[in-house]
Amino acid sequence: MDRRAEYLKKADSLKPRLRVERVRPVSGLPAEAMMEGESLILDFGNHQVGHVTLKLGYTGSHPDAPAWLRLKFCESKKELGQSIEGYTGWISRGWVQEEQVHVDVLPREISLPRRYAFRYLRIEVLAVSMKYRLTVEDAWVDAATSADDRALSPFHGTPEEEAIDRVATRTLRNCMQDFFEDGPKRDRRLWLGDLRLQALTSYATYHGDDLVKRCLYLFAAAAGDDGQLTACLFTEPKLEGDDNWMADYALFFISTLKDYVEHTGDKDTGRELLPVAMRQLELSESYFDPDTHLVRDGSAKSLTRSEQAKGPELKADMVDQSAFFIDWNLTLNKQAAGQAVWIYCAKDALRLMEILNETDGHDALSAKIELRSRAAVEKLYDAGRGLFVSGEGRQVSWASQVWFALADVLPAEDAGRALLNVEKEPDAAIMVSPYMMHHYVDALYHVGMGDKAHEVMLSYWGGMVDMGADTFFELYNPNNPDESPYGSPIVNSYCHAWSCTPSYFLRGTAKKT
Ligand code: RAM
Repeated sequence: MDRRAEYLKKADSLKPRLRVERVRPVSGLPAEAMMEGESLILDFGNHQVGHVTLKLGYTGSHPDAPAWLRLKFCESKKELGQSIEGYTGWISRGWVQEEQVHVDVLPREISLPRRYAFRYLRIEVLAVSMKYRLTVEDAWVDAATSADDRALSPFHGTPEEEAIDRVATRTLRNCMQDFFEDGPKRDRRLWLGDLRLQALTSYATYHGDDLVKRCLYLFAAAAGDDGQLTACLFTEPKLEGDDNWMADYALFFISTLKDYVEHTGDKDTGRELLPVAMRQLELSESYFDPDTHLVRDGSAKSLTRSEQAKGPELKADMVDQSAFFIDWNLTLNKQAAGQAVWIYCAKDALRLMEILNETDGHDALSAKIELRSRAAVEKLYDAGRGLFVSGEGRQVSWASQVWFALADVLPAEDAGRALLNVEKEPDAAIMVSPYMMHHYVDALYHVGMGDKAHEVMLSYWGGMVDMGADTFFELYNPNNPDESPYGSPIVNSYCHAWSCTPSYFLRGTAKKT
């Protein structure tokens, strides 16, 4: 029976109320009256998500021509210096938060129709007449979130830890809107991989349990006719799954549901959504080679050299050729990490079934996990080097070691050794997103290397704090802060859901076993 309409009803009933706070700039006002070519920068003191109103006036004669303004909203200070001119990346320029407006009558209050994610606003006068100057008398943002600030308990740690926690919680908070957005600047969508990490962090911070539940139902409601979950979805103008599928993201529905039921004890939701979760495992069978019991290298394809050479013109369909996402490193071979993610999620399915007292299929799944774990150790683990390798080219990557550590296929000691051995491999495919770094830190905790996990977290996320971050970025490579898989950092998001997890680690709910 098709339950999608019922799932949507449930999701709708859990739609949160947005909490709105009026915030005014901490600097930039009052300002001098401006002539053509002049500009001013308003600083709203912290990262904000909301609708902006400007109260404009004039000095001099009655305006005899419109004021023509360019408004630029920036999440980070460095965006103020970046220009859209010459941008050729594959993500739409439409995401750049820049407007031009004509104001025909002054004085006037103008409320902008779009919602912005920003801290800084530059107002540039493109034209006024010679008879008057423009004044900005007031400005505010009606900043919105569905997070309940009162639910956030104070966190006490070292000044460095407190700074990281402050930025991490702000990141999560500002992504908590009608649903868990991936980034309030871009893409403003609900992504399954991001949701899993947001939910974990929310359990340790804002306790937005109903928002997690709503998002689980949204995914279930947006499934394809065959039950396949999309990697992300749109809720406006009406719910629709994106035509974008990722094997790992679909499987993470299982883990997200398991975590939710474990955290809240809400077994009714667990029972209702269990078939949706188990369907993802059935569908994932197509990724496996039935002879080797491994994820087929072809379904975990990394880009060819000529594809890589396309660089900025890289098209989304090339990226989509890989069934697994894993990380934004476009040269990553994803066979090994894909295999490990499958084992990780299948184990979560077993745990979920146990919590719900579901025995049907439990033993068969358990046997399959065993078989595929053994195949991984036999064929993908290079015991001599103490490392997992991936694909035909036997690529060594950080991601493979991390995911096999999380999947628990080797004794913790050996998995930990693989995490150390990869450091000595200069050609190992690197991790490029905070999303992948989260899993690295999680893996270190998991194998009992808590001190190192903590150090990595302080240095990586602390690096963004040192750069002046108010919220954590979608992408951060300490060796190349301007890196972007999209062709230019101008479309990067500087408040991104999957980067919020230090609070999950710091506030002590991480699996530190
Ligand atoms: C980016 C999005 C999203 C992420 C995907 C895979 O496009 O920002 O957060 O989950 O990548």
